[in-house]
Amino acid sequence: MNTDNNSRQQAGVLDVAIVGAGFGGIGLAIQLQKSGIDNYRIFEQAEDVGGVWRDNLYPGAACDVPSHLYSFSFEPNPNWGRLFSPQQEIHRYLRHCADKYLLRRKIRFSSQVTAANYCERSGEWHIELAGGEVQRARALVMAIGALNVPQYPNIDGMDRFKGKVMHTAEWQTDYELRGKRVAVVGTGASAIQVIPSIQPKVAELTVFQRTPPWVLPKHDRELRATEQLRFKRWPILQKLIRRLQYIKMESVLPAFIWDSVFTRIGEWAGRSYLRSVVKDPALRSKLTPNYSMGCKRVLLSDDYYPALCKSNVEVIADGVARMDETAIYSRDGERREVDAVVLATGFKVPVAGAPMPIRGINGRLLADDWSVAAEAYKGITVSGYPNMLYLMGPNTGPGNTSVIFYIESQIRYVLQYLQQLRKRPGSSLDVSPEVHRAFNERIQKMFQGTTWTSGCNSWYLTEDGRNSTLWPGFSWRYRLMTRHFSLGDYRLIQAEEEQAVAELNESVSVG
Ligand code: N01
Repeated sequence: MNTDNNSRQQAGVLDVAIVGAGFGGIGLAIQLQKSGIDNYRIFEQAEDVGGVWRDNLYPGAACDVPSHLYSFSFEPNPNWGRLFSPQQEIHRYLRHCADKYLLRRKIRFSSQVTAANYCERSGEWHIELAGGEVQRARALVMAIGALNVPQYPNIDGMDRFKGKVMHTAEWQTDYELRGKRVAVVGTGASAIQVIPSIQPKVAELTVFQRTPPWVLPKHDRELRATEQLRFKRWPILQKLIRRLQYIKMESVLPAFIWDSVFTRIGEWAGRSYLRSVVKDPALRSKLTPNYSMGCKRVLLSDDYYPALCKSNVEVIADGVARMDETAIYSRDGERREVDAVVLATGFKVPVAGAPMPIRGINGRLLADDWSVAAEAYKGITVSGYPNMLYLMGPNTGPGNTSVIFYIESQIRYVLQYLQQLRKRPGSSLDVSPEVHRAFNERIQKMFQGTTWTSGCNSWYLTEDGRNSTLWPGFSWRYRLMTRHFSLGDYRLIQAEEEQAVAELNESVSVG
């Protein structure tokens, strides 16, 4: 570490401030430590690590990516209990990572970041915490995840409802659903997990579907003790399985992304699966999607369709009309008395930006820059916001594979960025506006002709139909693209204080 970095550290300025202790923040912290960058902190608003895997406590919450692939490549877990891990196991895994790499001493829990402002004078980020404290840092890494702001639907009369209303992302574990009459609004990835989990215990379950999802079997199962033992003995075996899972998931992309013969084959598989489980033609017709497979997230489940066939379940296929004090209405005017309403209505994504104001050069506000759609360079840096880096930023969501693969690609890039920064004390790196613009134009062109823009309504798209959420291609392309950090893509900005010192030194030496 050079003298400038030392003096900053003594002045309480962090090299890196990370916001969020989920997969992104934990993964980056481990790699920072491995590369000798110790002057960092993670600011976490909750009291524990885990991000979405700490927060999404709804019954049945689980991952739809196989466990071996949905974990860090550098921290394999031979003890995964299922092929697809439930929420508790993934949360446990992240806590294990935090403990093993002694990260907790670096995490400030219960520390909500309320704002972040780039100071042109010092070239630092001033990070405001709830309670008024301001932390200074040279680089700011937003590892807040993409799915952190629950989307509450605007249902007429919901505020008057006297029963329980719960969003899947804000589940109240102390509320007992047993024996209750429950309505679930939504049939996305969260809904198809919560519905089969609560169906056996509730008295009546009414599912308000707006758009039927494409569902394929998950083929989930327990991993046997003998398999776990084999993974422990021969870690190479687990690596091999991870590789095979990656190849398998990557190979389905052509079916999901480009409307092609592969899409038709996928749709045929989806319809066959539906036919094999749902024998009632009326229910089957309600559950049959009328849009291209892949346009919305393709869901994997072994128990969703079977649950919908049970006698205590009714599927309403045209969404919710309104609510009153004790009931929920379908669009045909039928009234159903319910005790609880579960909102499985997803998250605010494409224009969410960050849940706090972030101000860059000249006080520009990220929420304004992203008011139509979020944009970043390689999903990581944003022009006008020097030394701010995003993990899981715009256009880096996977449509078909593990988000951890993308996070690890971004971490490599961020490490190279930070190394360049350390070589240039007193300077900031700001991705040039032309590079930023050209990249995003190229990305949007790549979306043309994909199933995501084929006409369905999904959270991937902004109101004007722009996709600012997903990566439009194979994940290995993203890995290749983020492999090397090119300084030429960035403007070097010298902090005003440094400039003044340099000018003073110059005038002294001339004098
Ligand atoms: O949310 P969603 P989610 N009235 O947006 C419906 C990740 N995830 O929480 O399709 C009535 O997918 C909406 O209807 P429609 C994963 O990335 C991962 O389920 O818009 N209905 C839809 O059916 C996923 O993509 C895992 O017509 C309304 C549903 O609510 C993302 O989280 C597990 C409505 C919302 O579905 C979000 O999934 C779970 C309204 N006003 C989640 N508003 C893994 O396994 C919305 N809907 C890794």
